[in-house]
Amino acid sequence: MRNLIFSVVLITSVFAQNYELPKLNYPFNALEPYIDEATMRVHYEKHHQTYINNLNKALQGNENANLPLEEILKNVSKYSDAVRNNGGGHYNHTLFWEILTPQKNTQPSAHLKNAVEKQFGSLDSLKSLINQKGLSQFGSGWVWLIVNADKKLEVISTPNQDNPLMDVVKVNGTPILGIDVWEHAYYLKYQNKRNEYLQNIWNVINWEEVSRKYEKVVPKSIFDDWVAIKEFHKVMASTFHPAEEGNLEPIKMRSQELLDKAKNLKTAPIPGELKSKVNLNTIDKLIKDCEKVHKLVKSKAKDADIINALNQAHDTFHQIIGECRH
Ligand code: MN3
Repeated sequence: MRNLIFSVVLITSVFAQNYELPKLNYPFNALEPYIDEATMRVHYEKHHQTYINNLNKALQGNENANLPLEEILKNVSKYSDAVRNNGGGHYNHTLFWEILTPQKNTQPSAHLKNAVEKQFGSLDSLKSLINQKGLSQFGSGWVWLIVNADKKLEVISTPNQDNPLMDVVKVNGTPILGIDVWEHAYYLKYQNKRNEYLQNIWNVINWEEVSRKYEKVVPKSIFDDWVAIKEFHKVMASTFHPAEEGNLEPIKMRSQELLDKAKNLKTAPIPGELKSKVNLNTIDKLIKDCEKVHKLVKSKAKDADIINALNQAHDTFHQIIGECRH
């Protein structure tokens, strides 16, 4: 009997997931003067640790205790309030430490910056929108920059330790930046001046990490950096698709241009990270394919022959795109 009890205890403790404080990548005083050492120390060692202790307690004996935390949060309505509050508390603070840095002047990646400018006009207007939302969150909570279901950026706030992953909040998405607006995050230094805390926190936001999180959800397309393939693609798309539908006018008008854009792939620079992936023989093949299309057009060949040749060029183009993705 004793052995049996012992093994049951052993098995549950082997299988029960035990959350622990994640490592902090900078000392407590590293974010001075914007976030003070005392606040960092209490926030991390006491507040965050308490969420973790209570989360471990709240999940004890739960059959889903070993699911990844994100999965638990996505279905948090099926769990106790203790899991909601402390699971959120652990997740939110882990993300918060990651998106802060003592490094000065980190910048969003070109990919994130484009999306920000497209949707909010500028990085500054995004910041003031976030500050505005953070200020108007009544009581304790968080303000978030998320990627929503349409892969668009969106600014939302949530009360308490709720977050955008949870099935209990209005707008869901993947958080890529979160700012703690609980008083415990700023009171020692800023007292009631949440506004000043929000203004200052931008000095220690880690835009490189925010960009990494963004690009995990919205991967960069090869078209973003490789201008020559973007230009080739434009001509290919507006000649090939009409041809598929029986309209050969566009290719007959633009076969020279298609060939020029193909040749340009060879002479224009290929961005660094793609250089090793793209097989130059495939580009040579694409040039030959486009030469053939152009010759057929010039010699007024039969439509069927032009379509066949254009099909071949289109296949070769996709081979190049495929190489880029591997
Ligand atoms: Mn906090």
